[in-house]
Amino acid sequence: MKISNAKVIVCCPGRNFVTLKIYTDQGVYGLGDATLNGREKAVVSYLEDYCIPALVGKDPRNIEDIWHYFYKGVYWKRGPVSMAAISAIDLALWDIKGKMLNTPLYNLIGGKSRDRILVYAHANGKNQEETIEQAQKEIEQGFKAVRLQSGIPGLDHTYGVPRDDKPYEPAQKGLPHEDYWDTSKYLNFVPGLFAKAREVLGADVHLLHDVHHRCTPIEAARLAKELEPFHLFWLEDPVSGELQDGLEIVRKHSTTPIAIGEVFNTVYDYTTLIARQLIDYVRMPVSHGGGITHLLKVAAMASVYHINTGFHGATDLSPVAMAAALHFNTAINNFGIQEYMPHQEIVHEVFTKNYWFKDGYLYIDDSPGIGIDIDEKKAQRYPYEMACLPVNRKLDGTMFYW
Ligand code: KDG
Ligand code: MG
Repeated sequence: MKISNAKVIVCCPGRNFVTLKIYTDQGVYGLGDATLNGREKAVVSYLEDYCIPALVGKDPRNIEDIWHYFYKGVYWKRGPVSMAAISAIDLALWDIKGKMLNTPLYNLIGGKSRDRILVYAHANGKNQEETIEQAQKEIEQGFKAVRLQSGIPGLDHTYGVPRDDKPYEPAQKGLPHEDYWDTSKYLNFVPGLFAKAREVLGADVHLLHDVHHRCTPIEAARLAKELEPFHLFWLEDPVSGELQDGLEIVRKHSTTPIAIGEVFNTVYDYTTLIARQLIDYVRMPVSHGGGITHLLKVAAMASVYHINTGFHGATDLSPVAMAAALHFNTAINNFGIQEYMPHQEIVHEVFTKNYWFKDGYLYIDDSPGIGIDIDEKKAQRYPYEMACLPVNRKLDGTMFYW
């Protein structure tokens, strides 16, 4: 069996997606998600100019060897662009294997550890009241876990909160939009939000929050400590991911669980954090962290330290990545939770959907492989539109983390 060809499909049904399609000489093809929000074309070039020519002629069944060909075999390893490309190749190859064996992906990586996947919803509002009201609506829809992000008094706009009445989507057309930020306003506000949320929403619902890399270690420690009475499921990215020792300071001061890694791309981003038990959840998704092949290794290492998964699942991960994550989550023992931001309907004009939400959980069907297809004709109707994530400045103009 051989890979006969591969191509990259770029489309923008509401937002940009990059999809890799690998064809075989047996008529079976596989899909992988190669979307890197705001840097889509870099991955397209990496795939088209360097990976696809080398893929043609290889036996698609040899997933481990092909993975190492593009990782170990390449001198310039790691990094989000090359790892997004490797992830897409890996997902497409697992998709092919599942289709060839006529079985869903989860059966190839251990079978079912569970029938349903716990997910968390996003509740966001311009202020505390609106955010909590939104959370109540999510809970009424059946969600058992909700992430709260709110506008901050004194700041025009904050991460996680829509600018208008449309659903939240951080990438905006054209060059990066500039946001403004003030950590002390943020730190003064967030504990009160969660105090009120617990009072209104009760003790049972899981509450989560994303700091989005914006605190120094001691600021993050203060926040994690002040949030302790409200028993968060997790506090995400309290410090910038590159500052790993900083998490030790957060840890020393608080028992609030920590989730990190949506911007990571290999196990080497995690070895210190896992082995020193500085985190509780790994967030690196299958579409950025080397696909199924590499995430199996990360999850195995995490499991040794009783650390669970909680994969990134924002709208910039295509339905292919979401379905692949659901197979992964179905199979492994140390699954924790899955982020779930439903795509707009227009996305499913292009991508089929083999998962559905019911009463707080996502379910995936048993179609072979990953189980998602792409309608290329419809994809053509939505050509790529340049869009970028925002940049962030402090109120005095200093560049900051977004
Ligand atoms: O592309 C960036 C987004 O996916 C990211 O900002 C979303 O932080 C995020 C989250 O936790 O979903
Ligand atoms: Mg995040």
